[in-house]
Amino acid sequence: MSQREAEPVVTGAGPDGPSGLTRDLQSPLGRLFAMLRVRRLEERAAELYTQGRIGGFLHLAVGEEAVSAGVIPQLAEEDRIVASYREHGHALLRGMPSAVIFAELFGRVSGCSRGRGGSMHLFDAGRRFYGGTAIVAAGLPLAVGLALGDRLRGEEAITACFFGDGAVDEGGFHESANLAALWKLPVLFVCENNRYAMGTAIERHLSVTDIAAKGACYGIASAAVDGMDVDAMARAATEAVGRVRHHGEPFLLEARTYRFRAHSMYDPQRYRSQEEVARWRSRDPISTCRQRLEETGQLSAGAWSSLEEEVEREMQEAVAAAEAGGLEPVEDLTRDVLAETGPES
Ligand SMILES: Cc1ncc(C[n+]2csc(CCOP(=O)(O)OP(=O)(O)O)c2C)c(N)n1
Repeated sequence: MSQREAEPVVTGAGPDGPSGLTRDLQSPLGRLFAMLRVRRLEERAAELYTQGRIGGFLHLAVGEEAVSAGVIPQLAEEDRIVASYREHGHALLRGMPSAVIFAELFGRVSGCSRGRGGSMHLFDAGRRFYGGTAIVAAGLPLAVGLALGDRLRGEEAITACFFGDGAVDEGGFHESANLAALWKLPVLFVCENNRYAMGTAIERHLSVTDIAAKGACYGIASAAVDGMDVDAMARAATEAVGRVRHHGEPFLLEARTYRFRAHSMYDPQRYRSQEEVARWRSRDPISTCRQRLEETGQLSAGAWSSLEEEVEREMQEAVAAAEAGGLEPVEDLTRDVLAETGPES
């Protein structure tokens, strides 16, 4: 059975969903919906983790939703995505069902990686979503390789690669930028600059904190954008994706954003003040987007409640469907771990 066939099914809603609000992710309302889904999925995951129902690590992107919600809808179905370990939202917006994501977090066989990867290893080659990588900057060379493969096969696809500011310290960033530029590969590098690499502030780990400026070292066009504003993100991403597709060359987009919660679930956050967090929280991308839509008459109080209810229901159903799934049978323990060996070896 293929992974697609094994997916738990949740909600049979039409294109505009039960709330009747548009699901066109290119529209401002659709972007609000996308961010709300990501936020609620992650908040639910945090609760389940605290209850001991999810094991391993869990890195949440609460506060950073405008980045994935701004960029991913601008990609075509054939385009490829590589993300970091803070990738639940990217997987969800790429079309991975919330029930499949929860199943992976619960370690169930109906998870996208059969429950073997967990939070940091969401992966679905069928949807052209290549992780979920636990190693900082490991996704960048992978993205360059995918783009090189497309170029050699004459495919039109572009590859979007999401990574944190901490990845910019690593050799993988510089080697990938160099080769992508040298070989003119269609890679959209998206740096999710949330100002911290674990507990280290950007000023303490980068000699030059203007990440977009680093594109110039490699001859890569770049831009910095307010990563707390989903509409600004969508505009910048549309332009960046268009350039990569049209010129067949890389582009570096730096999204200036912030994570509201700890680096992972266990982090006393002694490296930043509560005032700083509160300042950024006042720019919550969901509240900002909602307010903008309300002020322009595109969202009523009732419509917002329906949207919240719809997303809440989706997450409830997803958790129930995921938890009802089985664990991988013990006989499968060595499957995909040990290679078949011939008599000569
Ligand atoms: C090569 C490597 N070095 C160190 C680590 C440990 N580590 C895990 S997360 C992290 C910080 C990365 O920060 P950033 O890239 O800014 O991403 P963010 O967590 O802010 O999303 C580090 C150093 C790792 N996973 N991989």
